[in-house]
Amino acid sequence: MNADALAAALAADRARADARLEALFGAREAPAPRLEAAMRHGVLVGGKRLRPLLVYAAGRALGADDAHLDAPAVAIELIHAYSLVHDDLPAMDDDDLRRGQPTVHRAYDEATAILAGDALQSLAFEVIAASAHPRLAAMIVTLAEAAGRDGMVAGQALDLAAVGGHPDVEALATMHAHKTGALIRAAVRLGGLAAVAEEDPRLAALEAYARAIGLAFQIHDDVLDVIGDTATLGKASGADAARDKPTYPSLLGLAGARQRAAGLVEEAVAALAPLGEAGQPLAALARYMIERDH
Ligand code: GRG
Repeated sequence: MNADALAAALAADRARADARLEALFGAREAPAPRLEAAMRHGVLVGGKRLRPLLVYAAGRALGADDAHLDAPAVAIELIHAYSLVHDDLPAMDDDDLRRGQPTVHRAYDEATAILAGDALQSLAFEVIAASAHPRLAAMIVTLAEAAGRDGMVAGQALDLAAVGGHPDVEALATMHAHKTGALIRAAVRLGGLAAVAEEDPRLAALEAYARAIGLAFQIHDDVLDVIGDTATLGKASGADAARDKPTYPSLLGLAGARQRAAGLVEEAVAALAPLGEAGQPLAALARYMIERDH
């Protein structure tokens, strides 16, 4: 897939995900309008929609219908949005800006941001549970495990515990495999489950792919943070270093971190071999993840 075709395909899927997310906040009489507005802010103000893009690409690679991919795409983005709203809170990262705009607790207030995150998480499970897919139970378990104590929340806890400490590269990888990797793996698996049964060996190929891009994504994010790209607006440049959090560039050097990310993308692409031609869009997405400038 050439760069123009990829850009067009990504834009179309992003628009598809945006429309489905927007529809959740359309014509309805919300019992708590301020909560609703805060939720909307947390989801709809900016965001690259990487996780929905992965759901669509992974699902199609195994032959899923687009109609079966919308619910998992939306659900995973809602979990992601909730995590960012909570991550920005004073008790966590205490950020004023996200995606170049005031964070939810800044635009509203702290209690409303906590509640908005809570309600975004429930909404994710409502959306996926209402989708009536034959492998719905496996999808819900995938989402719950990735979000909770064995996944993202565990990663956040490890991250908080690491502040001021000196974890090595392995400990850093474990933390990220949970904090950001778990949702990325879940996005890819949800797409796969929309297409094939749990025993299908192609799901294992997708899992290997997702593991590698999850880490590559995080390393690239650390690299962007260091080079202070304009698109990291929304968090202070070098914010992790400023809080004495270890990063890949601080442990491997900038060139070493870039090299590690590129090696992981190669690993991810190699893992797609069993999918043949159908894996090409996923391969392109893997490359995009470490070429993106935000
Ligand atoms: C509070 C339970 C809880 C979890 C928070 C994922 C997470 C755990 C926090 C995110 C904090 C952070 C900056 C992590 C680094 C990974 C990263 C760049 C996340 C942002 O994901 P993108 O780039 O964001 O996909 P957009 O804005 O494009 O949606």
